[in-house]
Amino acid sequence: MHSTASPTVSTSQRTVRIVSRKSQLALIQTHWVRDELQRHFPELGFDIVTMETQGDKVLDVSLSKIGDKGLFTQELEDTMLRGDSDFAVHSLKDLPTRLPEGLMLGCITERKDPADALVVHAKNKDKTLATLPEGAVIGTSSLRRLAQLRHHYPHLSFKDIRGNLNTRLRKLDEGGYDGIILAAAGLQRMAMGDRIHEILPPEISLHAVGQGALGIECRTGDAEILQLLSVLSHGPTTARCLAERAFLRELEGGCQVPIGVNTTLEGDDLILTGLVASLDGQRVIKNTVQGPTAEAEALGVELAQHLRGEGAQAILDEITAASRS
Ligand code: DPM
Repeated sequence: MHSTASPTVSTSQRTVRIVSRKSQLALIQTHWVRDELQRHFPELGFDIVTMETQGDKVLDVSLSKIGDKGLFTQELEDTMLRGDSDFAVHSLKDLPTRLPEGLMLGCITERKDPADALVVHAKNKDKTLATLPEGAVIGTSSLRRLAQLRHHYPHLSFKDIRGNLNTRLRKLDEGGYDGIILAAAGLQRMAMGDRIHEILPPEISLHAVGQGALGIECRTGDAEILQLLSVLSHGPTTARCLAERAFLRELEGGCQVPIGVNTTLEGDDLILTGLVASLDGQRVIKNTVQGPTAEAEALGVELAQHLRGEGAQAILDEITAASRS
């Protein structure tokens, strides 16, 4: 590890310290960020510091029961706040919508396909979610995926699955599940896009807030780092994700709530669809707002208020109460 540069030293003399989780996907993402920055700033040095987070360690408990406050981010944030690292690379969907005092979302990178995907066991190659037999077992630990798929495919049954992507695929291949649902983007980043059997369209599964994009977190107002990160920022993705995050923040949803979204850009407008569903898939509250992309966050807040008026809050309160009991 290199020593901390004093604030007056220009970036041209320093080594920038990036902090990352250790999982294969996290490292692929962090290496991509490092390589891009190195290409833009050949005079700088970049070190990667890896850490385990609570979310990596606690694998035997359902995600939704652990709570969601910075499960995959807190340990990384602590190093930035101590001054031991300069920025953290996250899957944006794992980054809470409220960040600790002193830290900010410094940049959002270009989004890959944000859709969910079905991966099947070899014996089900000729099946789809619609044609899998009654009682076929689908692995997911996402309440969002669970609620939406129960709604559309009541003939299927669902089983928790944890662990990193490789672990999940192994559990599938060993026969524990007929299929599992994963983010298309994660599979593609790991060069396992060929395992995607079916992409779930937004009519079936609205994706998680921020899915498919990377979020880079840094110290608030760290001008040198923000200037570096600006070369990785993607305007259209940023507008879409800020709308999605404002929607989730307004609903006070964490990372483990049955809340899904979809965004598109049309001319100067942003179109945001959002959904809150009950865990049994019986109640689905869904609506769409459209307005100027420049007011992305206000659109997110507006949509949250619509859904709340239509009964979303009652569903979220039930889930919060159940997870505490
Ligand atoms: C969050 C969820 C999941 C991850 C919940 C959700 C999926 C958990 C599960 C917030 N984080 O999506 O409703 O399926 O049991 C995660 C993945 C990626 C980032 C893996 C995945 C890769 C995709 C990306 C886990 N975090 O969703 O299959 O970078 O957006």
